[in-house]
Amino acid sequence: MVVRCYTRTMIRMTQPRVVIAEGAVHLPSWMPVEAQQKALHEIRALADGEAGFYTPILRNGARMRVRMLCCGRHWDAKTYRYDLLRTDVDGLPAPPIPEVLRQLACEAAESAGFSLEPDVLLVNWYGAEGRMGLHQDKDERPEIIASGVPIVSLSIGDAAIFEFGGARRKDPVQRIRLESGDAFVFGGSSRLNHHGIASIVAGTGPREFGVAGRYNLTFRQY
Ligand code: MD6
Ligand code: FE
Repeated sequence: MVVRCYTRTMIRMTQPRVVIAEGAVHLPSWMPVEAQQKALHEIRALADGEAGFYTPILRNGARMRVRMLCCGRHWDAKTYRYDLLRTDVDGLPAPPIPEVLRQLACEAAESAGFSLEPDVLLVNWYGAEGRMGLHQDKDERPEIIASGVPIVSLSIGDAAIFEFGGARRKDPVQRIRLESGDAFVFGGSSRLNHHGIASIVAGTGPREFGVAGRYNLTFRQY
Protein backbone atom coordinates (compact mmCIF):
# COMPACT_ATOMS: atom_id res chain seq x y z
CA MET A 1 0.00 0.00 0.00
CA VAL A 2 1.34 3.42 -0.87
CA VAL A 3 0.61 5.92 1.88
CA ARG A 4 0.49 9.46 0.60
CA CYS A 5 1.36 12.56 2.57
CA TYR A 6 -0.77 15.61 2.25
CA THR A 7 0.91 18.60 0.66
CA ARG A 8 1.79 21.61 2.73
CA THR A 9 0.55 25.11 2.09
CA MET A 10 2.68 27.49 0.04
CA ILE A 11 3.82 29.28 3.20
CA ARG A 12 6.36 26.49 3.66
CA MET A 13 7.97 27.19 0.30
CA THR A 14 9.28 30.53 1.51
CA GLN A 15 11.02 29.07 4.56
CA PRO A 16 14.80 29.05 4.81
CA ARG A 17 16.65 26.09 3.38
CA VAL A 18 20.39 25.86 3.89
CA VAL A 19 22.26 23.41 1.69
CA ILE A 20 25.15 22.06 3.79
CA ALA A 21 26.43 19.61 1.17
CA GLU A 22 24.93 17.98 -1.90
CA GLY A 23 21.79 16.23 -0.59
CA ALA A 24 22.12 17.62 2.95
CA VAL A 25 19.64 20.34 3.82
CA HIS A 26 19.13 22.23 7.07
CA LEU A 27 15.65 23.69 7.50
CA PRO A 28 15.87 26.10 10.47
CA SER A 29 12.59 26.64 12.40
CA TRP A 30 10.85 24.23 10.08
CA MET A 31 8.27 23.12 12.66
CA PRO A 32 5.88 25.73 14.01
CA VAL A 33 5.55 25.74 17.80
CA GLU A 34 2.15 24.00 17.65
CA ALA A 35 3.61 21.19 15.55
CA GLN A 36 6.44 20.76 18.06
CA GLN A 37 3.92 20.59 20.89
CA LYS A 38 1.85 18.03 19.01
CA ALA A 39 4.99 15.97 18.41
CA LEU A 40 5.93 16.22 22.09
CA HIS A 41 2.51 14.92 23.03
CA GLU A 42 3.14 11.86 20.85
CA ILE A 43 6.62 11.35 22.29
CA ARG A 44 5.27 11.51 25.84
CA ALA A 45 2.61 8.94 24.99
CA LEU A 46 5.31 6.63 23.59
CA ALA A 47 7.50 7.22 26.65
CA ASP A 48 4.60 6.27 28.92
CA GLY A 49 3.75 3.20 26.83
CA GLU A 50 4.85 -0.34 27.59
CA ALA A 51 7.89 -0.10 25.30
CA GLY A 52 9.37 3.19 26.53
CA PHE A 53 12.86 4.73 26.61
CA TYR A 54 15.95 2.70 27.48
CA THR A 55 19.71 3.26 27.43
CA PRO A 56 21.21 1.26 24.56
CA ILE A 57 24.31 -0.77 25.33
CA LEU A 58 26.58 -1.18 22.33
CA ARG A 59 28.28 -4.40 21.25
CA ASN A 60 31.54 -3.17 22.80
CA GLY A 61 29.72 -2.91 26.15
CA ALA A 62 29.60 0.90 26.20
CA ARG A 63 26.42 2.65 27.28
CA MET A 64 25.23 5.20 24.77
CA ARG A 65 24.91 8.76 26.08
CA VAL A 66 21.31 9.04 24.95
CA ARG A 67 18.08 7.32 25.85
CA MET A 68 16.35 5.73 22.89
CA LEU A 69 12.96 4.49 21.76
CA CYS A 70 12.29 2.99 18.33
CA CYS A 71 9.06 2.78 16.36
CA GLY A 72 8.21 0.69 13.32
CA ARG A 73 11.34 -1.38 13.75
CA HIS A 74 13.80 -1.58 16.61
CA TRP A 75 17.46 -0.74 16.08
CA ASP A 76 19.39 -3.42 17.97
CA ALA A 77 22.51 -1.88 19.55
CA LYS A 78 24.17 -5.29 19.88
CA THR A 79 23.81 -6.38 16.25
CA TYR A 80 23.36 -2.99 14.51
CA ARG A 81 20.37 -4.52 12.75
CA TYR A 82 16.70 -3.66 12.62
CA ASP A 83 14.30 -6.10 14.23
CA LEU A 84 10.55 -6.13 14.89
CA LEU A 85 11.27 -6.95 18.56
CA ARG A 86 13.42 -5.16 21.15
CA THR A 87 15.64 -8.21 21.43
CA ASP A 88 18.53 -6.44 23.18
CA VAL A 89 16.20 -4.62 25.62
CA ASP A 90 13.08 -6.46 26.76
CA GLY A 91 11.79 -8.49 23.82
CA LEU A 92 8.72 -6.31 23.38
CA PRO A 93 7.54 -5.39 19.88
CA ALA A 94 8.49 -1.92 18.64
CA PRO A 95 5.37 0.27 18.67
CA PRO A 96 4.12 1.66 15.34
CA ILE A 97 5.15 5.14 14.17
CA PRO A 98 2.46 7.59 15.31
CA GLU A 99 0.66 8.94 12.24
CA VAL A 100 1.14 12.60 13.23
CA LEU A 101 4.91 12.09 13.34
CA ARG A 102 5.00 10.12 10.09
CA GLN A 103 3.21 12.95 8.32
CA LEU A 104 5.68 15.49 9.66
CA ALA A 105 8.59 13.46 8.32
CA CYS A 106 7.06 13.19 4.85
CA GLU A 107 6.53 16.94 4.78
CA ALA A 108 10.06 17.71 5.94
CA ALA A 109 11.47 15.44 3.22
CA GLU A 110 9.36 17.26 0.64
CA SER A 111 10.51 20.65 1.92
CA ALA A 112 14.07 19.53 1.29
CA GLY A 113 13.24 18.28 -2.21
CA PHE A 114 13.13 14.59 -1.35
CA SER A 115 10.46 11.97 -0.95
CA LEU A 116 10.37 9.51 1.94
CA GLU A 117 8.06 6.73 3.07
CA PRO A 118 9.39 6.18 6.59
CA ASP A 119 8.95 2.81 8.27
CA VAL A 120 11.37 3.40 11.15
CA LEU A 121 11.58 6.19 13.69
CA LEU A 122 14.35 6.47 16.27
CA VAL A 123 13.63 8.88 19.11
CA ASN A 124 16.72 9.93 21.04
CA TRP A 125 16.65 11.90 24.27
CA TYR A 126 19.75 13.84 25.32
CA GLY A 127 20.31 15.24 28.78
CA ALA A 128 22.77 18.09 29.38
CA GLU A 129 25.67 15.62 29.11
CA GLY A 130 24.24 13.75 26.14
CA ARG A 131 26.23 13.27 22.98
CA MET A 132 26.63 10.96 20.03
CA GLY A 133 29.94 10.10 18.42
CA LEU A 134 30.60 10.51 14.71
CA HIS A 135 28.84 7.73 12.84
CA GLN A 136 27.27 6.75 9.55
CA ASP A 137 23.69 5.54 9.27
CA LYS A 138 24.27 2.41 7.24
CA ASP A 139 22.08 -0.24 8.86
CA GLU A 140 19.16 0.27 6.50
CA ARG A 141 18.71 -2.00 3.46
CA PRO A 142 21.56 -1.61 0.94
CA GLU A 143 19.20 -0.80 -1.93
CA ILE A 144 17.58 1.98 0.09
CA ILE A 145 20.97 3.48 0.97
CA ALA A 146 22.17 3.16 -2.63
CA SER A 147 19.07 4.92 -3.92
CA GLY A 148 19.85 7.95 -1.76
CA VAL A 149 16.51 7.96 0.08
CA PRO A 150 17.09 10.49 2.87
CA ILE A 151 16.92 10.37 6.62
CA VAL A 152 14.81 13.12 8.15
CA SER A 153 15.82 14.50 11.54
CA LEU A 154 13.63 16.72 13.71
CA SER A 155 14.85 18.41 16.89
CA ILE A 156 12.78 19.51 19.89
CA GLY A 157 13.96 21.08 23.14
CA ASP A 158 17.51 22.21 23.91
CA ALA A 159 19.79 23.16 21.05
CA ALA A 160 22.59 20.81 19.99
CA ILE A 161 25.90 21.19 18.20
CA PHE A 162 25.60 18.85 15.25
CA GLU A 163 28.73 17.82 13.38
CA PHE A 164 28.40 16.97 9.73
CA GLY A 165 31.40 15.48 7.97
CA GLY A 166 32.09 13.56 4.82
CA ALA A 167 32.21 10.01 3.53
CA ARG A 168 35.45 9.33 5.39
CA ARG A 169 35.67 9.53 9.14
CA LYS A 170 38.64 11.88 9.02
CA ASP A 171 36.99 14.31 6.60
CA PRO A 172 36.54 17.81 8.02
CA VAL A 173 33.24 18.47 9.82
CA GLN A 174 30.92 21.45 9.70
CA ARG A 175 29.35 22.40 13.03
CA ILE A 176 25.69 23.31 12.84
CA ARG A 177 23.61 24.43 15.79
CA LEU A 178 20.29 22.59 15.64
CA GLU A 179 17.53 24.42 17.49
CA SER A 180 14.13 23.30 18.62
CA GLY A 181 11.92 23.06 15.55
CA ASP A 182 14.75 22.56 13.05
CA ALA A 183 14.69 19.83 10.46
CA PHE A 184 17.81 18.33 8.91
CA VAL A 185 17.44 16.08 5.90
CA PHE A 186 20.21 14.17 4.26
CA GLY A 187 20.20 11.75 1.41
CA GLY A 188 21.51 11.57 -2.14
CA SER A 189 25.29 11.67 -2.27
CA SER A 190 25.46 12.71 1.41
CA ARG A 191 23.52 9.69 2.64
CA LEU A 192 26.56 7.97 4.16
CA ASN A 193 28.30 11.06 5.50
CA HIS A 194 29.63 10.91 9.04
CA HIS A 195 27.80 12.98 11.63
CA GLY A 196 27.26 13.23 15.37
CA ILE A 197 26.25 15.40 18.29
CA ALA A 198 29.21 17.14 19.94
CA SER A 199 27.22 18.68 22.79
CA ILE A 200 23.89 19.90 24.07
CA VAL A 201 23.36 23.56 24.90
CA ALA A 202 21.43 23.04 28.13
CA GLY A 203 18.56 25.34 29.04
CA THR A 204 18.07 26.74 25.52
CA GLY A 205 14.80 25.00 24.63
CA PRO A 206 11.46 26.83 24.58
CA ARG A 207 10.46 27.22 28.23
CA GLU A 208 6.76 26.72 27.57
CA PHE A 209 7.39 23.13 26.42
CA GLY A 210 8.44 22.07 29.90
CA VAL A 211 11.06 19.79 28.32
CA ALA A 212 14.37 19.00 29.95
CA GLY A 213 17.05 18.17 27.41
CA ARG A 214 16.61 17.49 23.72
CA TYR A 215 14.57 15.07 21.66
CA ASN A 216 15.79 14.10 18.24
CA LEU A 217 13.60 12.11 15.89
CA THR A 218 15.17 10.39 12.89
CA PHE A 219 12.85 8.87 10.32
CA ARG A 220 14.17 6.26 7.98
CA GLN A 221 13.07 3.97 5.23
CA TYR A 222 14.32 0.51 6.04
C1 MD6 B 1 20.86 13.86 16.52
N1 MD6 B 1 21.20 12.62 14.56
O1 MD6 B 1 20.56 14.84 15.85
C2 MD6 B 1 21.57 12.70 15.89
N2 MD6 B 1 21.27 10.58 11.69
O2 MD6 B 1 20.64 13.79 17.71
C3 MD6 B 1 21.61 11.67 13.74
O3 MD6 B 1 22.35 10.78 14.09
C4 MD6 B 1 21.12 11.69 12.37
O4 MD6 B 1 20.41 13.96 12.46
C5 MD6 B 1 20.85 10.53 10.44
C6 MD6 B 1 20.26 11.60 9.82
C7 MD6 B 1 20.10 12.76 10.50
C8 MD6 B 1 20.55 12.84 11.80
FE1 FE C 1 22.70 9.32 12.52
